[in-house]
This record gives sequence, C-alpha cells and structure tokens, in this order.
Amino acid sequence: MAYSSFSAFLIALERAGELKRVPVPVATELEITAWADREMKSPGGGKALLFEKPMVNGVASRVPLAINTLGSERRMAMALGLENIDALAEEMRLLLKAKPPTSIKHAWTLAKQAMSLLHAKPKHVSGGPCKEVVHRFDGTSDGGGNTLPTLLDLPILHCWPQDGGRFITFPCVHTKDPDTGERNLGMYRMQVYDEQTTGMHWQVHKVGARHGKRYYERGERMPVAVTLGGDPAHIFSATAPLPDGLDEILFSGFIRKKSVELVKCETIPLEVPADADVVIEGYVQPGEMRPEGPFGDHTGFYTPIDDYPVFRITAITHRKDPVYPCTIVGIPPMEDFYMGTASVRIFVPVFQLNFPEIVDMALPAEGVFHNLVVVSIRKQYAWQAYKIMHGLWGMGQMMFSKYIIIVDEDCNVHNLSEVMFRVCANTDPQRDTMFTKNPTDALDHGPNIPCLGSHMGIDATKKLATEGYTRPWPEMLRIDSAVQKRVEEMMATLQGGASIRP
Ligand SMILES: Cc1cc2nc3c(=O)[nH]c(=O)nc-3n(C[C@H](O)[C@H](O)[C@H](O)COP(=O)(O)O)c2cc1C
Ligand SMILES: [Mn+2]
Repeated sequence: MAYSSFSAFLIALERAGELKRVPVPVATELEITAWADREMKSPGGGKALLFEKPMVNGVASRVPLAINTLGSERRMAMALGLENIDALAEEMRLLLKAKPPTSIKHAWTLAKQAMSLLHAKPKHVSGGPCKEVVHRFDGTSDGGGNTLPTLLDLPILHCWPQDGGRFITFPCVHTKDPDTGERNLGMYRMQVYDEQTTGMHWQVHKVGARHGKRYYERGERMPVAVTLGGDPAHIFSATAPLPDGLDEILFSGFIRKKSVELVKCETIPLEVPADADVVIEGYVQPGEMRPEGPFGDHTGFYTPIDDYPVFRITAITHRKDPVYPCTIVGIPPMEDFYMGTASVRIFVPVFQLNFPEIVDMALPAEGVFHNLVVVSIRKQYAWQAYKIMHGLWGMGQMMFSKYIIIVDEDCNVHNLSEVMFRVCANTDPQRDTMFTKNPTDALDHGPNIPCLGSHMGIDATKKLATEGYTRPWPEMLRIDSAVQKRVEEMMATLQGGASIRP
C-alpha cells in the first residue's frame, strides 16, 4: 500500500494508536531530542510523536514536526504498507528464485511478482503536490499561501548540546552518476549553515560521494535534490544498503507496489517524487568543502568536525501544508535500529543467494548497525564460518562489520543472551577468532585512523574433527519435549486461584 503523503501515513499511525500529538510548544533546540529520546527508549520503541508547535528560537514554526515515525517494528512495517516485514522478505526470496511456473498456483505467484515489478518503474508527471508553492532563489516565486521562503522556516533540530548547529536528519538526497545517468537516493545528514547553504555529509564509502567525485573529476557543478517527507517508503529506501547502481526509486515502487511519480525540478536537471512535502534544489560545487559537525551521532558519541562538501540551494518547493519528518540518533536503542533491522530482514534472502548456508542474521541494537553482526549457519564443512566472515566483509556496507559472530543454526541470533552463551561456551579464544583489515565506518571512533581498522571474526559454531577438534563434542542440555508438555499442563491447572506451595 502506498501513502499519498507523509500526512496520510501519520493519519494511519494515529488510527492504529501509534501516534501521540504534542500540542504544547516545545523547543527544536534540545527539548524535542530529550522528549523523543525518552519515547524511543520506552518498551518496543514507544510511539511516533507529532509536535504541533515546534519552536525555533522562541518562535512557533508553521510546520509541524514528526519524529519516531519508523521507530518500532509495527510502525516500520506500516510505513512499507505491510503487516510485518517478513512478508516483504518472502517476496524478495520468491523474486530471486523466479523460475518458469510449474503449476497454476506458481504461475499466479509469478504474475503477482511481475506486477509489482511493473509498479517498480517510476512514472513521469508534469506536476504534483510538491509544487504547490515554488520559491526560486533568483527572486521569483509562485503559489502563495502558507509559504516557507527559506530553510530557516523549517523546524530543523539542534539535537545534542555540543552539536555544531541545526541538522536535517531525514533528508532523501537525489543525485545522478554523470557518466551513466543512473539515479541514487541516499540519506546523508545536512548541517544548516545559513538560509541558502548546508553541508552534505555523504561519507567517502557512499554512492553520493562517488557521484560527487566524478563531477569533481569532470570539473562540473553537481546538481543535487533533497526531498523531505512524501511516502515513508522513500525515506526507508534512502537508507537501505542497495548495491551501487540499483535505483532506490525503483525499490521504493517495488515496496509500495505503486510507481513512484517523478516530477522535474525547477532549477536543476533532476527529478524527484511528486508526493514530497518539501523539495530543496541546489548544487554542490567541485572542491568546495567546509567544516561539518560536531554531531551527536548513531554511535552514541559526537563525531568530530571534518570537511564535507557544501550544498548551495537554488530553489525550495513544497506542499501548502507540509510536515517536517526527522529523527535523532544517539545511544541505542533509537529509531534507526528499527530501520536497520527492517533492511537486514529484507536482505537476508539476498545474502542467502550468495551463501545458502546462512539461516538467519541480526545486527543487535548495541552494535549500532555494523559494529556487531551475528549470523547463524547450517555448517557442513571445516572453517565454513570463516568463509561466511570473508564473504560478508566483501559485500557492500557489510564491509564495515567490526565483529562478526557465527553460530550454529539452532541458535536464535535475535537473542543476544543466547548468542553470548554460545560464544562463551563453544570457543577457544585463540583458535576461534581471526582478525582482518578492512575499511571501517567513517563514524567509528575506535580505530587509530579514521576509516581504517581491524575487524574480528568469532567462530562460535560446534567444532568438527576436520577442524582439528579431537575430543567428542558434548551434547547441550535439553528438556525432554514430552516431559515439558506434561509439566506445562500441570502448571496450567494451577493458574487462576491455585498457587504453587513450597
Ligand atoms: C537517520 C540516518 C542518518 C544517516 N546519515 C548518514 C550520513 O550523514 N552520512 C552517510 O554517509 N550515511 C548516513 N546514513 C546511512 C546511509 O543512509 C546508508 O548507508 C545508505 O545505504 C546510503 O545509501 P547509498 O549506498 O546509496 O549511498 C544515515 C542513515 C540513517 C538511518
Ligand atoms: Mn544507493
């Protein structure tokens, strides 16, 4: 199911009892963070919050602010029009396995998949809600009504006390590869320098940065469009670790089963989803860099000041009644954990295509995405765990995985306590660990040098004789299932009135 606007998603959340409105004035400087942090850390991720009167420097913004909208399993699924994320994972699996139909049922399934793929193709339209009000920074504008002449009219958060300023935290950044014309959509935070200038925090490993490098090499100005809001599927797609060259707009259409309608920008040769709440158009100039940060980051620490490209705004277009969607990041668990978890669930089938022995994968909240990756495998031969580690370290953003733990298929990777039990019980530390060198996440403050560091693999699987384990591997304790059943029945008879006496 597709949402026609971000507001339509908020209405669905409210109907489902997943949204709290905050009608009182709350400051965009630190106060909304304190409020949202508490909500995000309440059981299951709390509720989405709609601040109806976000205050900017003591003045009420005309634009309401939505936060924690994707911050629970249920809301993340709702954002993608699903009952639960596993339905999409299953669709991915079917799509990847598509073969000629062997039965009517199978044919029907294939047809359905083909239909969703048709939906994936974007549609080009000549106008849309994101053009209700147009401001070009050459002085011309049209639309009128509830206008937002500049960035400073948006309720952009100053998130943490030591932050370098206000940051747009849910921006969907649209760029094109100047050589191939391939589109990319990524989420890279933007520090607001003034009403017409921001930072563009695409880290060196990301596709936006690669596109940028090609423009610099060609000596050309780089057109960049940033959208806020619209269907929340776009926001999720911008964060999804798709391989370079796979168009996130196509992915968004596939997820929501409806073509994304694209409309031409006013001042740059790019197209953006017509359902966006706000579109910010502009350029990144080759070689122009500016100190960005500090910023209270995903890691739970401040990332220090560093030079990043500058984004110069040429136009802002928006709906008459836009909503400003945003998030805060910080010490886990935060909203981003649920976004990351959804990505892993959807992409497990892709990993399994490469490594059929993979049973399940988890990126626990404590590891803030790539710091800790747990993988369960159906182990068949010696040192298979190492093959999986090497494979993952070589795949896209999985290259950042600081610690990879491999467990056997009967271990629930989503239960960190169970995983740590396997690590502690099954390993000989020297024998079962390995270190390697790989790029590290630009945000990781652990290594001596940014972006370079060691990575550790832990093989917590049962060891085989072919791996040099000469003793008999002991059997793990299990309760007999018939006994378990009998005891559960006895326990049930004691419920409601009766009690267990010592
Ligand atoms: C809330 C949030 C903020 C993010 N901020 C940044 C950022 O500032 N810079 C960055 O390089 N990646 C950031 N990311 C991660 C990227 O969005 C993610 O790696 C994405 O897959 C990049 O897309 P790409 O492969 O098309 O470049 C952020 C993710 C989330 C969920
Ligand atoms: Mn991409």
